[in-house]
Amino acid sequence: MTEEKNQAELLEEKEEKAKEYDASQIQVLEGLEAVRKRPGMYIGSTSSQGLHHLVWEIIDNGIDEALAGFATEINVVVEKDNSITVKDNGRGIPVDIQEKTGRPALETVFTVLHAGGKFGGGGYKVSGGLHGVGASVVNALSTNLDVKVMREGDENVYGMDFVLGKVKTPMAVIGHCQEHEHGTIVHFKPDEDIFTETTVYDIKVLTTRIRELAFLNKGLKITIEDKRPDEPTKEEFHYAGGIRHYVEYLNTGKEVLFEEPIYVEGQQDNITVEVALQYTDDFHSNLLSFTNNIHTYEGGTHEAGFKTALTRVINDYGRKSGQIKENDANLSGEDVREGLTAVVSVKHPDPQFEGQTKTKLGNSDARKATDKLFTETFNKFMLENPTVAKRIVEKGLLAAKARVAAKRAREVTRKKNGLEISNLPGKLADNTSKDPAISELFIVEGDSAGGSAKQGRSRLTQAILPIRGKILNVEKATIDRILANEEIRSLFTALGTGFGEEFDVEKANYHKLIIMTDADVDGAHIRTLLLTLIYRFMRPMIEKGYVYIAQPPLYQVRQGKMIRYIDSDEELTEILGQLPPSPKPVIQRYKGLGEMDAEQLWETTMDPEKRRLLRVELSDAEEANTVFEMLMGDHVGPRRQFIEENATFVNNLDV
Ligand code: TSJ
Repeated sequence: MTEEKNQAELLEEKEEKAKEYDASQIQVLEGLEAVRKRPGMYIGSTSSQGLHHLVWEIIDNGIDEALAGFATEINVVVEKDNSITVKDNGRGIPVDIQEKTGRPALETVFTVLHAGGKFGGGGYKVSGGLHGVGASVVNALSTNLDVKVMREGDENVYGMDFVLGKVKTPMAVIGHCQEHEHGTIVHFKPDEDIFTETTVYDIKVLTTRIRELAFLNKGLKITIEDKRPDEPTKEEFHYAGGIRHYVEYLNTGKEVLFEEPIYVEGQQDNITVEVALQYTDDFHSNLLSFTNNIHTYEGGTHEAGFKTALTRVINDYGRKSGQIKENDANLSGEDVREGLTAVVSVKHPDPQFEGQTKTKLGNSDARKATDKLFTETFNKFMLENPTVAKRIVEKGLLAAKARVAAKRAREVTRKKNGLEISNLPGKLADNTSKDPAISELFIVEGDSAGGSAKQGRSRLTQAILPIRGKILNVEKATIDRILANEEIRSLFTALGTGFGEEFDVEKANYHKLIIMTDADVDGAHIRTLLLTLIYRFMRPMIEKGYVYIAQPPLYQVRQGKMIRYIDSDEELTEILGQLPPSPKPVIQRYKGLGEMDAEQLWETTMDPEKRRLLRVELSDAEEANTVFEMLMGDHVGPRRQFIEENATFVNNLDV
């Protein structure tokens, strides 16, 4: 009797399982379809950025394995066909059959949305908190994906592959390895039908982020190899000191107040906090914060906790040392951050991201943890290193003095010939519309190009502000000098936003600020100076997406009545190859904007119907800022080479 019932029960269970399996398969297919239908919902966009996002999704899994203490190395390869291979030396994705689905865990990871890290229990997933949608999304957006797994104590190599996210070959033993070998290898090729803009990986974008990931995860070795060039390249990033090295890297070429960055590491309430900092002789601060390896551009609680603690500890020390006198006011946060380069990195089990771009940490426990842990160590550091401590306070005192002086200077300047809209700079050719939404301000290098631009423009929507030569390097100037600079004053006056604490992006007279410089080294240099100015003093303009770079062509090719404008040497070769041999094409190389007449400038660079503008993103401007010292240093040779290699630090195409 009991026997029979058991039989019946077993049968029922089996049927139940089959139903569950069918249901889960339907879910899988629906899930994949949803991803392919609205890829943007899962990876942000299908632009170049989305394309690179696929790599981050896959790498994140390897980083999780490293953070869990099982992987020490991740290797990334860009293959000749722009497919990607990522490998780690972790435990290998589990291959056992799961109770619930009756399928190998490995299959589930690549076919079920959000399946990553949900099995096995233990350790939390800390990387990719923002976008961690996982391997199945990458799979769904790849024409083909294959994975190989080696598990410790198992001499089998397991493999399976997928086409457009669906299983092509179920998991099978595909080879053998040594018993002690372990790890995961994923290879995928992004689908051209999804990434219609481009499927070409940018090695610079990959390298920059991989370097950053290596800084943020100390001890983890990450390599990046590009097999596409005739001579493949390979770089290795491995920083035992983690963000200490990051700070040193950010300060490359700068004069520092003390050699070794100050470093804090600790844990509280399951939150790991790391801070590294160093002071330079700069007037600005460079503070980067991260949560679970994600750059929190908008800051948040961890950053706030750090800032509060920094200000408090320095003031406390300054009072005790007698440097800040009894009747003096405390140093402000800005004062103590002058010249500061710092990286704050927290790892949080349940990060809440807020803000316009979801890059602002909201968890209040992160504020507490960062404040407390940083205060303890930094206090101790100040007491044990009185020479350095005094220097830090001294720097803050100088900043406070300059702040008071600048305020006075600003008040005087405003009264004299003020930063007021009523008093527009003489060189500005304003547009006639007063609607900021359709108004564009072109900042044009050189008076001659400025003249052509004024003639060629659409008067209703386009304003022209010519600037001459190199503008002031705001990294190396005090606020009062910056405010006294005519080019900079003109720009702020035209823009109408006010300056400094009064800056209000809502008052901007133009919703497009377009930098138009020559397509050469000097042009790139001027663009960098402008970007740095904007990054430092008009940052909300970038955050709003108001800042653009114009792209003048390099060549004009004429053949009979046909005229074409061309942007690169490669394109030129290609076009020349396609043209019929006669009549002989006439090629003009533009050395600068000044060589184009008004009509040509309009047609190639300003006409909203034809031009291609690049929108500047915060990360681009930030990069311009961090590499600044290299550009401004005394060694002209490397600088020139650097600018040439990095003449475009913008990768987001926009019209
Ligand atoms: F290498 C890689 F980055 F391409 C990559 C690595 C890609 C993907 C999709 C996954 C991985 C990966 C996953 N590396 N290591 C793991 N580990 C696990 O999935 C794993 C292994 C064992 C256990 C366990 O509890 O025993 C749990 C997990 C999550």
